Amino acid sequence: MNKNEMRTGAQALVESLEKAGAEILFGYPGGAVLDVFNCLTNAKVPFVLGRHEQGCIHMADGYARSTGKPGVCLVTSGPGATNTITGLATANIDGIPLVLITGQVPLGLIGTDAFQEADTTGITRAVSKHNFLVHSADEIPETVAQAFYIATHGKPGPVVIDIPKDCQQALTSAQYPERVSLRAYHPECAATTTQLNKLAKLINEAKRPVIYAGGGVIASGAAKDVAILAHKAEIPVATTLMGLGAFDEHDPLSLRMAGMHGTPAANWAINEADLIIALGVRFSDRVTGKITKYAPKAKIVHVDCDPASVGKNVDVDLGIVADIKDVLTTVGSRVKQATHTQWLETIKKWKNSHPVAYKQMHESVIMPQSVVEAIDKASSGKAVIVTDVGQNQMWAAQYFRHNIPRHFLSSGGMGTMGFGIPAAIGAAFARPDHKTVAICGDGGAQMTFEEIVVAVEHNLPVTFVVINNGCLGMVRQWQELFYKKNYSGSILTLKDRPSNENIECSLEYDYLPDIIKLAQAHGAKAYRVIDPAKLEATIAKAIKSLCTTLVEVIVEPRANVFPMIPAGKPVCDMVFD
Ligand SMILES: Cc1ncc(C[n+]2csc(CCOP(=O)(O)OP(=O)(O)O)c2C)c(N)n1
Ligand SMILES: [Mg+2]
Repeated sequence: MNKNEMRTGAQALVESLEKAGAEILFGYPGGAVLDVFNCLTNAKVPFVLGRHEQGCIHMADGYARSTGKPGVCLVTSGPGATNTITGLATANIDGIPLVLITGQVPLGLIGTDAFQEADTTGITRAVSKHNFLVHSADEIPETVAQAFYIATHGKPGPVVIDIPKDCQQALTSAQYPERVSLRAYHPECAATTTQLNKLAKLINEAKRPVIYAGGGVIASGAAKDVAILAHKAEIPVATTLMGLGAFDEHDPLSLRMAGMHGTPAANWAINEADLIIALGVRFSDRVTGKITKYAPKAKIVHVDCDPASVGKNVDVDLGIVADIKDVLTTVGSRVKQATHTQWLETIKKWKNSHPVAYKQMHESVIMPQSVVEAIDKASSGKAVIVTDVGQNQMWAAQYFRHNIPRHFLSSGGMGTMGFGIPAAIGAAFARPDHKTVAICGDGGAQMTFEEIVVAVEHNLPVTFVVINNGCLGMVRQWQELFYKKNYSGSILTLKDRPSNENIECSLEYDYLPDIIKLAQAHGAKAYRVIDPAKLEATIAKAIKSLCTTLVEVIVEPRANVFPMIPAGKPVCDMVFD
């Protein structure tokens, strides 16, 4: 061992992160990672201090979703690590590559209920793709290389590296490996010639085909290939929530989003199709509805790089475990140029008879859907849209015409409220070339509002739009439709409370908290819009702004997300208002 090459495990970690290609670190310090923080001041990779570990990991996630590169997060042991669990689960179910480094108590104290000790590998096992507990400083460079490899190969996902404090302090000469070799993990996969021929034959014979594209298309970088196949064989394209941006929604072949709040055209097309070409989807229950009645007339082809996903939720006629881009580029020449005039005519009729639309409920009250339309208009459809969860998320999916991969970032599988604000900050760090707009509800915004200071601190021109309906809108909607209007625990304003007169507070209006004052206290420019006539101009002003802005839009609280296929019901039970 050459003495000159010795450095601490913490230094080796930072050096390894740089070698692995980390461009930015999001995190929060504490006793068990102070040795690593001690090295960050001289590191090439910049560090961003969040305000809560959940915020930090969602920032890393937003960075990863908007670039396709792994996001990196660094937190301390115990509560630092446990605060990241929601973020890990969010990334895990959506297949987002992350590397989370957690400090751990020294090796000798593990299992003694030491201060800030948590069984991080145990706790994170179910919500990460893989996790490591490091046992010596010598393991650090190789472990970092393996973590980045696992996070990004096969179906992407979050990987945790738990590093005891003494391993950070010990000296090591171990070097970052030139190649990663993992004996037990070989996710490389490819379609066989027989599979490709079968796929081409099914496409060539189909009369009513539908391409059904999910987040896997975006992860595989296959959006262009989907468009080429769709145009060559004239196949309409529906997407999942995670697949928004994988196909240009301005394209006449676009059916837009399928599923519970998808377009009637997308859901009816899937219902009537004779072939579903499912690319990088999980067939989530939010999309299939009643699984036994899903796509009843169709043969289903399922292409995904994750062998565990193919055939998991629906029986498929042809399952192909392979990279989607590879499959589409090789199958392309075997697919014949085709037209499906009658099928497209039918779809056009559905689109015309049942467009995604809303009614103005009161002339002086802003409809929440119009907020999303204003964002689309002001950004010419080019903004990176990051959503929170709830009605705001569904309106963001429905009323923005998605057209660019990695420009719609949303917690799909986990439906994590509190995701929007920090993920937008992560995306804004990653994509300074594009405007980032976060679309949040008043409930979700309050879950991670504290992170707005990070945007201000780094002068990020993010626009946070809070659609304020004074309630946990999606919960209120379900209570209205399925629980006899028993609005239990879902009202956030003072206005609609029976005991309103008993509440003493200093607010000038009914909405609690005053989001404008809150945003200003965090250093952001803030605008409140109540008048429908001022909506577009205010949104445009905020989106043009070069500093961190927040627009709070007071909207019609009774607005619901339609169309809707009630949970577990078939497509024919779709309700429109
Ligand atoms: C962390 C978390 N807790 C609870 C829920 C359940 N949930 C889903 S939507 C929703 C309401 C969201 O309210 P708000 O943020 O105001 O958005 P809106 O639906 O009003 O647009 C709730 C509570 C969730 N998805 N995530
Ligand atoms: Mg709300």
